[in-house]
Amino acid sequence: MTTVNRQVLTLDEFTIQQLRNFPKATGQLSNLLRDIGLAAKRINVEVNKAGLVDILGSYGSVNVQGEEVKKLDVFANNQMIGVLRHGISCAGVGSEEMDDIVVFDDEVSNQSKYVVLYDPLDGSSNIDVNVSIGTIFSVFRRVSEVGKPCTMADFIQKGIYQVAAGYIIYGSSTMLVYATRRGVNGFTLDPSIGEFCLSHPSMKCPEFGQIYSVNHGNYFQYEEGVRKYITACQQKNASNGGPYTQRYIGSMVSDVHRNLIKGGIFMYPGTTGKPEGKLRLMYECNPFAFILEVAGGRATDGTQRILEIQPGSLHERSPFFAGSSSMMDELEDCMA
Ligand code: P6P
Repeated sequence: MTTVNRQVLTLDEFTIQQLRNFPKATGQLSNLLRDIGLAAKRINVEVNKAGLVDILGSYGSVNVQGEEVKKLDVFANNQMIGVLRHGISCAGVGSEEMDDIVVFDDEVSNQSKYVVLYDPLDGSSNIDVNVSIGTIFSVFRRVSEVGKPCTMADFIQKGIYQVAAGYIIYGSSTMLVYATRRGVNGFTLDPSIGEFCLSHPSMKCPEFGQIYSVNHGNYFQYEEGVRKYITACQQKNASNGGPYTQRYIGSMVSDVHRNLIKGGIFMYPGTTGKPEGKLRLMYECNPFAFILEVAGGRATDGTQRILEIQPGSLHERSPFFAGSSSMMDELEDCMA
């Protein structure tokens, strides 16, 4: 007689347990996270067979079943919109894949109190070379009147107002990590039951780290303080235990996830050509800044907390420095 392991909570059980701690909560956030988990499972299936698409028919063509094969990031975007539109917790979405917000504007969705911003498949250029990629999401409580369609003002909010944020990493295993103000928790997909199971409770970003992540190819385009810090990372230094190890996968979800677990600093600085950097504030920088701060780390644009930045538009970019608090201190000393 096999004993059922009741120790491992599924994502649904965990979010409902959290809900029970707040009797006044409506359960909308639990439903929202379950919906995102469902989209993630569907995206995971396609990501895992991406290499096979050439056999089954390349993207943009018709596959052997006669279905049009969509680009994976378009597919991922459609999955996120699909589950959120048909759920009961989301009034509308903003996506890296779409120029404007999508207002769901139906009776039930207009009653929802949340909006979601996301990058459906970040690092999708890495798919062709089988490097881990991810989905990143950010949840805000709407500021517009519940009962009416959501508006752009619901999305253009400072990151400090996020209710939750998280990501899914499609790697050697598929993990969903999300943060609320109560903590950061990681769930690993168990394919045998098709459920995300709590595998990394109460994740904390180590205060000290030995890993720095940056694209060295842009070194001579970085400002002096950044170059000074990168050089310091390469030097033996009694106080920091250097030289550090350089790890850069070129997939933000993978690089930040590793540094969250092991300790480290991830940098995507501005350059002389692109002072605002490459990463998007609303659905790359803000979610990770929220997650890292709840986990005890820090995240800035080089001068201020990412979460304090007042956004101007949906797709604006920001320089991004984030990770272990001691390494962020070292960086700031160099940039001062
Ligand atoms: P670079 C992937 O395209 C991405 O948006 C992030 O996931 C990643 O951290 C960054 O760009 C890598 O950019 O310029 O170093 O190749």
